[in-house]
Amino acid sequence: MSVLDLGHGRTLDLTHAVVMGVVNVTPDSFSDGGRFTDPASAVEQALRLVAEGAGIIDVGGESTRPGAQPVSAGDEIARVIPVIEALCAATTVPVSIDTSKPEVMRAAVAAGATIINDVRALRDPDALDTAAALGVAVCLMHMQGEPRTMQDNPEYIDVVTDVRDFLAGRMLAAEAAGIPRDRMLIDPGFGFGKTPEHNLELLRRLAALRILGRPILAGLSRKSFIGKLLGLPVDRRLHASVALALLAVQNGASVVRVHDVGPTVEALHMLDAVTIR
Ligand code: 7PM
Repeated sequence: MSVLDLGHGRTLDLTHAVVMGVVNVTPDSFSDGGRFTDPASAVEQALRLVAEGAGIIDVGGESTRPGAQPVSAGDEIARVIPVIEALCAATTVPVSIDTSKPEVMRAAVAAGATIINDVRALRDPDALDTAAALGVAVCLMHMQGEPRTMQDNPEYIDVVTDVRDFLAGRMLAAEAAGIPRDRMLIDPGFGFGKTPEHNLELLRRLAALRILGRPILAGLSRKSFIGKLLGLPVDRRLHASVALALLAVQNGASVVRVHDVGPTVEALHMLDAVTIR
């Protein structure tokens, strides 16, 4: 369970938790105000995250923020491909592409991406077959509803059971499409159709997802439930985000998706030092 097959003879060791650094190439991202929209500064930002210890760089060109403008595949490709190409030429750190669109998946993998990070868990038409044919790793994430409306009134019988059953179903669908289990990451999708209480319950019982037999990715960094619980704006959520990343790893996550790589790596090194193995 502690190695991810990236396809084409490549692997990623997950014996120690890996930090995935976020690079948004969008004008409407809520976390960085689109500061990294121009390709050169996005690459610079990504290389800074690598120097801080990121083990994966996640490149995204479409904001999943509720109410964000939809982006065409052509626009998304124009935003992310120059960044992925330059990044893959400059580092061996695996690059993931945050997209739901098959066209973007194909272009990103051709440019060097080795992980498809899809918040829709390959539910769009042709996404499963495309990911299977590309032969790279995938992250299957749980989301209840659609980004535009998912936070309106999320409801679950039991959030952990519901998320676990959804992910089990997507793993089966992905496997049936020809994606080997060794290439899958699973993700409960913190903040995607969840109340603050749902997010806390998922984090508390994260280890229950380990029964699915695949490494868990947790994305908690700067999320709005932190703001709701602590009354903090997005630019003041660093300390809570680091605490949440640490808790996620302690509760079974193998990958944490974060904006602030350096502080998170430092905290995880401390966790490693106290952990008996
Ligand atoms: C608005 C709402 C802007 C949500 C940005 C977001 C995850 C992800 C994102 C996650 C995986 C954010 C999110 N979150 N991919 N992409 N897991 N696998 O806070 O939790 O960055 S976008």
